[in-house]
Amino acid sequence: MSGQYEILCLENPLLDIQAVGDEKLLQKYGLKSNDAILAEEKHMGLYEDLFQNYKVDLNAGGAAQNTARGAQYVLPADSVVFVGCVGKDKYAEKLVEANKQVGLRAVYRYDDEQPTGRCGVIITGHDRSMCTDLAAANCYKVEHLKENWELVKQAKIYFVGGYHLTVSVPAILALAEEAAAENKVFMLSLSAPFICQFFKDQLDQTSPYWDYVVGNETEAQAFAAAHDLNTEDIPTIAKHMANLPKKNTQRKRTVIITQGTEPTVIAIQGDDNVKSFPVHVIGKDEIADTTGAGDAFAGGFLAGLAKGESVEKCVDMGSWLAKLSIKELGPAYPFPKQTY
Ligand code: 26A
Repeated sequence: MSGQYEILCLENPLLDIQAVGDEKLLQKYGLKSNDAILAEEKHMGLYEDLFQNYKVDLNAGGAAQNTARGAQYVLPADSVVFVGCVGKDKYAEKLVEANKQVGLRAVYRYDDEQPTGRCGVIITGHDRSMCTDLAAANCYKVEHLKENWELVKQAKIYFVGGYHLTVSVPAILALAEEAAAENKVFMLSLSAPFICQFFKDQLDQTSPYWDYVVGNETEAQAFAAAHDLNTEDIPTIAKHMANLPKKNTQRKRTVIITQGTEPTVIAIQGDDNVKSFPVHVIGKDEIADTTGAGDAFAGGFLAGLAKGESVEKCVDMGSWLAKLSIKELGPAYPFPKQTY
């Protein structure tokens, strides 16, 4: 059984340069132990530092690309296509290889000048600090999406990583408007607190189009703070987001907020009851690395959507895939393949 590329994902294809680090390294570059940021000039030495002085793992990354690989891992062949911009280099070859392993179709734009984007991932204990130099990933434009419009037309579900709000709002809105016009599904991830905080205006341009929006508790709280909601209560924030104005009134909005090992909160537009669903339990000794756990959750959830499952089942598939990913190093999925 093969799919018809019913899911299209857009965001930044990155190579993760991951290492177990220490407080000294975080301090040297002014990084918080648990964070995701865009690299500034002062961070550019980090990547070479990691290669020279730490034991690095190179993994395919980019949050929505991890989600796309996850959804394809679960679904029949030819179900998911991912678009974004890379450089003409070895890093891009590594991404192509990782996508091949799960059968994800990536339609990259290859930039002539910029190298493939990279994300330094510094692990300290259960925390991870991510510092991203977007490079080629920052060169994606709505024109590139238009060049592949037949893929957009073919898909029925669009998933956009919120990190792309720093790159191309027009590309995101092109997908959002297509979804609203054709009554297709538009799903966005909040990605990181800094997106909710510093890219609030860009984020707010997309909110009328959200059929599904996914994030974790810290992102939801950053959203609440940026919007002066005066609450840190997750169900309250989720309910607020669910009931923001909506363009396509044929679909009710669903808000999904994960909270690590705590239950996942679901709010549906117009529904007074906010629900919560438990996660798949994972033993402490089974945890290899939580990098990409949220991306995997979104991947499992998306796969459920594509199969037409209930929200409850989609959440459970997300939690199941997150657990599989946590047992792997980096944002990866186990082989031989496991089935839900
Ligand atoms: C624009 N930024 C900061 C980013 C990212 C990112 N993906 C896209 N854009 N910063 C970190 N990531 C990815 O998040 C994954 C873990 O959730 C990393 O590449 C990592 O694989």
